[in-house]
Amino acid sequence: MNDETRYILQDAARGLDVPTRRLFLRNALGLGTLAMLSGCEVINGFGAERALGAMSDFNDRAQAWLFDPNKLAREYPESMITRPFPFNSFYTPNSPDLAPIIDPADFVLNITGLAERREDWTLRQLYALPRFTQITRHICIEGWSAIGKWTGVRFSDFLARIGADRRAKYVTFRCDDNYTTSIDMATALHPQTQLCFWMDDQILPRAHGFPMKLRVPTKLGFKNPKHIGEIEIGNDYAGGYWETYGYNWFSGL
Ligand SMILES: Nc1nc2c(c(=O)[nH]1)N[C@H]1C(S)=C(S)[C@@H](COP(=O)(O)O)O[C@H]1N2
Ligand SMILES: [Mo]
Repeated sequence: MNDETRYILQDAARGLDVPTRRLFLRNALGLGTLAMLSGCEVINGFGAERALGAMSDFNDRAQAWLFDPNKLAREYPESMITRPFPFNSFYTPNSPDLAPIIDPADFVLNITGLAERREDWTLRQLYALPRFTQITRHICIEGWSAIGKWTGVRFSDFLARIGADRRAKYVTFRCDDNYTTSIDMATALHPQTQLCFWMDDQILPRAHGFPMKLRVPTKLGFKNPKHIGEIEIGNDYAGGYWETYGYNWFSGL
């Protein structure tokens, strides 16, 4: 991203007064959106409310501890894919043209922290990794959801390739639009957690995270970082952009 693009993004974020304008939705929608992660399509259903009322009492650590690595997010048929897929970002909910412009030839992914092999990855190397496809529902805490098809490498396989320390607590993502988020290691190793380079059989579009995003169908949308430029393995809690404004860090099943 060049300086001009960065400036435009930062300016756009300032202009939106992001925390005050958007956070009022948090309490109203947080529990309902979490209900959808478990495959519950009726977000205001009594059962979901009751179950999640209990769940909301747990702190992040308890949620991470309760995480069931064998529980899978629901997958969907091709006929249910949402087209066009909605765009969202921390700098604006409706200007995909402000997404960072990344030159595929220059791009490298940095690996930092507790990994044996911390070499940079070029896109050519990343595209050569074994891949799989899954159709899952992306659920945004702001109250919308959409079904998408993503293709990429199983993240646990990628972590094995870089010799990541699987006993580390966190995987942190730093993105080329200055967004950050972090996830627990159990979720990083979950079989549906995927480092994606393709969406709906196309190269991941710029608005949706070119050159790569982490798809985490067991977590809410804001835990799915786009435009990833650095992956760090570590034990220091690193939070993330929305997390600093009070969104629940775990935000998942
Ligand atoms: N780098 C980056 N990743 C991000 C965001 C962002 O602003 N920047 N927004 C998050 C949120 S809140 C959502 S809902 C999804 C939106 O992804 P989409 O544009 O493909 O729908 O990306 C998530 N990952
Ligand atoms: Mo979101």
